[in-house]
Amino acid sequence: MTILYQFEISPFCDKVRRALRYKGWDFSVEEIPLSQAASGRWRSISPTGKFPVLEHDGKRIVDSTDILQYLEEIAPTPALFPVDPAQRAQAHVLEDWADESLYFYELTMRMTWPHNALRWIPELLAAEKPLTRRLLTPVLKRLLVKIARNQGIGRKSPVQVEVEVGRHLQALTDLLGADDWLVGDHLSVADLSVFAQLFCIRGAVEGERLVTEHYPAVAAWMDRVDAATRV
Ligand SMILES: N[C@@H](CCC(=O)N[C@@H](CS)C(=O)NCC(=O)O)C(=O)O
Repeated sequence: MTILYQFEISPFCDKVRRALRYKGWDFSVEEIPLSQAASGRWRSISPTGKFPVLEHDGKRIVDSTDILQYLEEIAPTPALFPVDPAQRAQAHVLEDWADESLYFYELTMRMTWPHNALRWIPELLAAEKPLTRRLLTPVLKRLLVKIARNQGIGRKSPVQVEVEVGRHLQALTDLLGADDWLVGDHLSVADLSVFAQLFCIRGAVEGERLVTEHYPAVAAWMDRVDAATRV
């Protein structure tokens, strides 16, 4: 039995769900109320208070990167990690770039720019009881702004953030060239990781506009990843 403990709208949880689907793995999902992630039962499931966590055959794996490596070990086909060492290294670097850099663009654009936050904060609190949701909304708004500011991207103007995201999208366009996938000739952990963050960046009005109006090759590649990993 496999259970994915998750927040539905987290890019890291999306990355894992798509990896599971790509490998044809049967799993169920347990949604964590954000307010309880760092306490009680959930704390024993994720000692860091972060999700996703995958439970499989009595083992619990925390962190999307470790989860994908675990999945590859027990279900090697279809492969998510290139065999060639240089390609494997490229996939690793792209995964880390997506998880550690792109993530803060999605967090800033989707969760702290007021018109986007209006849509997404309620989604983030969808598993909460109504009163908790009401009380938590302003607290969470402030917390997310603080996280984005502390990281640094949250201190930049929206115009500057859009310029930087545009640069990332151009780099992906150039990296793809005429290829179907970011690394090698199969979908890999690099495609899943970058896709998951960009999908969330597109949850921001400005991100969606940037991708669809200016980076058609990225949009077409995202359609390809989506088709290979959706239910
Ligand atoms: N490196 C982790 C990052 C996971 C992560 O940051 N998850 C966020 C949701 S997007 C989380 O659990 N936040 C709750 C918290 O920090 O308390 C991974 O790849 O799984």
